[in-house]
Amino acid sequence: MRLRHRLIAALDVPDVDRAHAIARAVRDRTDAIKVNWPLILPTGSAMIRELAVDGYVLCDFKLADIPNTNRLVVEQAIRAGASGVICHGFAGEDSVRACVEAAGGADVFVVTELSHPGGQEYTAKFAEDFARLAVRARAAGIIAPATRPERVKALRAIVGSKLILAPGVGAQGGRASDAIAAGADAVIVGRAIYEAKDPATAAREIADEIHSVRPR
Ligand code: OMP
Repeated sequence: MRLRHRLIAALDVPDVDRAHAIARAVRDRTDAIKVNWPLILPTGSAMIRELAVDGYVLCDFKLADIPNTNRLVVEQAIRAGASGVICHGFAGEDSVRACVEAAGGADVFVVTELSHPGGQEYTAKFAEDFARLAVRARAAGIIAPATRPERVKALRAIVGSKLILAPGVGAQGGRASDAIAAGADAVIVGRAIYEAKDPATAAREIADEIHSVRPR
């Protein structure tokens, strides 16, 4: 993943036309478009294929299955045009390794500690283990909570130069500049962009905020 803006748009928009319009509007302010079930269930893998024409598509399927099933899903995502996938660490090292192998040269990101309050109930207790697992399995990086920048900082100490993508900015209360200052390489932003009256302006403002703490 090439990071110029340090911003990834989460396109959790179930309407195909609106999703395309927002993707077009924010493409030149973002490094990737992240897709998840709200968009892929109604549109299918065709949506991945269409979005991939214009750049990096990150498939956030939060894979947490046995290795064989993870492998089969990652193969389909990559075949459709994804450049990266997100998996969970809690399914175990063999399941994460299956994702990395099936991805070939594409990126795999491992969720460490989920950004919402419930993420502290269980995932936080094992976040450091998941980060170490990501390093061992040669994942491209991890997902860490922008809502808790101090956790981003702690996880950075474990993953070294691996990428850290941080969701939880805006609607969940995190600030992009705080996450980047704590050591995230990029933030993932959904509602603060796609629910904005003008998504392009919203994306530009977040990118500007990021560059105020980490110039290009
Ligand atoms: P907003 O809260 O609307 O900005 O969306 C955040 C996006 O990041 C959604 O697509 C979530 O599924 C995703 N996400 C989190 O919010 N928290 C996490 O801990 C992990 C993810 C993720 O893996 O992308």
